Amino acid sequence: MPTDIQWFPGHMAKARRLLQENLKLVDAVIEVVDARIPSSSRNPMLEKTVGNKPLLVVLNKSDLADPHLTVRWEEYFKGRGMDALSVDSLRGIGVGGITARVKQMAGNKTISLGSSGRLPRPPRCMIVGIPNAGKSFLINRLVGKKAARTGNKPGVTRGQQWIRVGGQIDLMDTPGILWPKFDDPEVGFRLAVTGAIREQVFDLEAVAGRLGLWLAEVYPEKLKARYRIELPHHLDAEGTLGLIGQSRGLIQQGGRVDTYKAAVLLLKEFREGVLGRFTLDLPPSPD
Ligand SMILES: Nc1nc2c(ncn2[C@@H]2O[C@H](COP(=O)(O)OP(=O)(O)O)[C@@H](O)[C@H]2O)c(=O)[nH]1
Ligand SMILES: [Mg+2]
Repeated sequence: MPTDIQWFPGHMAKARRLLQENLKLVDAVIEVVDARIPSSSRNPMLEKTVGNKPLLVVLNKSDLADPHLTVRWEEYFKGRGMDALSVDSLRGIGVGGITARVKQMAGNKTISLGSSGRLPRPPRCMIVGIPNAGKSFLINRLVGKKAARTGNKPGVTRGQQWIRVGGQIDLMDTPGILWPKFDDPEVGFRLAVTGAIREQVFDLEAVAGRLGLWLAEVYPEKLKARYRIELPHHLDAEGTLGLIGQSRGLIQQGGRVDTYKAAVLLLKEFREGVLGRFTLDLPPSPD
């Protein structure tokens, strides 16, 4: 379910402060993004705040994204000095690769035993991301049932717990929640369509209509096949919802097509992946 978090400047300042505090405790950061919108689902200041610490971008929900574009996004992030990996946290696919990546990025870590030398220790990392990116599902997949809570460590924020994952890395047990981008309406549309923004704060019919038009333009065959419709040359948002509603028999009293019901249906089916696998953000072309 989309979260109820409302971001106000005070909350954002606090989230940023917590991130800065937690960054001091970790050797690497795992940023969870939605593979359908790898750019729109990033927090605008994360990369800068993380600075020189190794950053692994996990493209989650890859089961719903266009696989070719997911590969291109992985390459894009790698080309910018990050590591990247695509996963499906719902089914646990790809999640097993994360510990090795973190170990590789963080390098060998040791604890000083004073005059008795040094002891190896697992690298420490934390998961961050915007609401609904899939942080909790990913943590559950990583940790599974064999979670070993290693307890508080010196220098750790009060109440902070670490979970040893696969005997390899120590993961902060609570993810860092950060705000999404606000200012760009196109980003807002993509966040709404993928379920990152709760439905009370956007016009469902407008968002679904825009989605229908986007599908009609970019993936007309998928739209036609799913709803058994023909697409006319000149189509607007309401017209698209009208065609879907008519085809599915979503008719109001009086015989008019119920475009609201059509909007709910289209959004639901898009999010469940039954229309196909789609990526709304295109990776910037390398130049
Ligand atoms: N299809 C799909 N859905 C996912 C995946 N990971 C998470 N979800 C769904 O996304 C929603 C948000 O996940 P959650 O872990 O609660 O997000 P959080 O707010 O970042 O902790 C849930 O409804 C999950 O079912 C994934 O890899 N694939
Ligand atoms: Mg969560």
